[in-house]
Amino acid sequence: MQCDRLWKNARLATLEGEGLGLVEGGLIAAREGRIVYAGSAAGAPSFEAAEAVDCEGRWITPGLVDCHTHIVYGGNRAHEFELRLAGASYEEIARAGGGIVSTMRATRQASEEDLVRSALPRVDALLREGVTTLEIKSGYGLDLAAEEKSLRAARRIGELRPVAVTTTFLGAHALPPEANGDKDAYIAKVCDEMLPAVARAGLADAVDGFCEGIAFTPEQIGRVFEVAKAHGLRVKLHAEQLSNLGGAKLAARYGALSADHLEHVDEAGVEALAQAGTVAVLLPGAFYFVRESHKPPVELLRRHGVKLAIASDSNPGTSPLTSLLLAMNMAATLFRLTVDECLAGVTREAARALGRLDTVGTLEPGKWCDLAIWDIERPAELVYRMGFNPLHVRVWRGR
Ligand code: DI6
Ligand code: FE
Repeated sequence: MQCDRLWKNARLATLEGEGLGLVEGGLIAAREGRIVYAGSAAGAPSFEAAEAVDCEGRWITPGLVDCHTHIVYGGNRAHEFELRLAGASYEEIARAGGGIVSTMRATRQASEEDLVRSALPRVDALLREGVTTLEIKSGYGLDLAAEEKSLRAARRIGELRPVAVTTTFLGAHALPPEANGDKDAYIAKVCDEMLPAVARAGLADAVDGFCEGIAFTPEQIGRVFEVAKAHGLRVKLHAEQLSNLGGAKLAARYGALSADHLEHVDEAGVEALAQAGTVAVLLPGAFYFVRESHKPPVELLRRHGVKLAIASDSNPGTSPLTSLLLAMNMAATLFRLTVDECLAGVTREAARALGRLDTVGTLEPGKWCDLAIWDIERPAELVYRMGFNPLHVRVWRGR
C-alpha cells in the first residue's frame, strides 16, 4: 500500500475507545495528512512510503488539544499580581482600574497585528509541548469591533502556525464599563448585534458565556444560547467556578459541547451533564492561581460517566498558564485524576469538548495525522514531571 510517510518502531498510546490504547511495536502510516494506519507493525499491511522515520522505541500520542484558552488579549496583569502579593484586595485592584476591564482596555487599544504578535509566544509555548489543536475565545473586547478583531487575530494565528485553531465567541464574559451596570442591556446587545454579526462573518465556531454572580445569570446566558442556536452554533459554558448558579443544567439543556470549571457543581448538575453528553472541562491552572479550595467533584463526575477534559484556561487574570503538561500534573496532584484520565483529558476528551472527535484526538485511520512523539519510557512521565518538556517531535497533518 502506498503512503507518504511512516513512523516505525514506536510505542503508541492511540487513545482509541475508552483507555489509552497502548501498542508495543507500533507503526503509523499517513497519506495526504491523514492517518491510514495506526497499530501494531506485526498486523499491518505492507506499506511503500516516500519517507520512513525510525522512532527508536519512542512513545507517540495524539497531538495535544487545548480546548479552553483566552490566549489572545492586550497587555498583561503582572503588576496586579504584584499588588495582590503586597496585600491589595481584588476590589481595590478593580477600583484602581484593574481586573478584567484593564485587559479589555488594552485589548481595545491593540491592533489586530498587536494581538497576534503578543499571543504568538504563548501559542508557541503550547506548540513546543505538542499541541496541534487550540481553542481560542474572544471576551476581552466586549464591543463588536474589538470582539471581531480578537476573533480575526485568533484565526490569523491558525494561518501563521501549523496548528488547527477553533474560535469561540465569548461576548458574555463581563460587563464593559460603558454599560453602566445594566447587564440586561448589554446581553441584548450581545444577542441582537454582536453575536449575529460574528456568526455572519464566520468568525466563531462556538459560543461561550460566563455564568457567575460577578458575570451573568443563567437566564441571561440562556438568551445568548437561543441566538447561538438560531445561528447553528454549538455552545459551551463557564459554569459553577465560584458558586453554584445552575450553569451546568443550563449548558446541558442546550446540548453544550462542554461545561468548564465546575468546582461548585452539584449532583443534579452532574446528572444533567451526563444525560446531555456534555464534557466537563477541568481547569486546574485557574484553581491553583486564584488559590481556590473548593475542588470539582471528580468522583461524582466519574460515577455518572461524565467525560473529563483538561485545559490551560490560558488568560491574563486567573490562569497565566501556557503548558498542558503542567495542567495535567496539576489535575493529578490537585484533583487526583489518574494518568489515563489526564492523557485522555488533553487528547480524546478535549477533542470531544470541541466537537472535533471525528477528525482529531485519537490515532485512528481517517483522522488528521497529528502526533506528539515523546522521549519517555512510560506515558506516566508526561503527567509526573513539573516544568520539563520531553517532546521529541510534533507532527501536524502528517508533517
Ligand atoms: N473565568 C475566569 O476565571 C476569568 N474569566 C472567566 O471566564 C477571569 C478572566 C480575567 O480575570 O481576565
Ligand atoms: Fe476561561
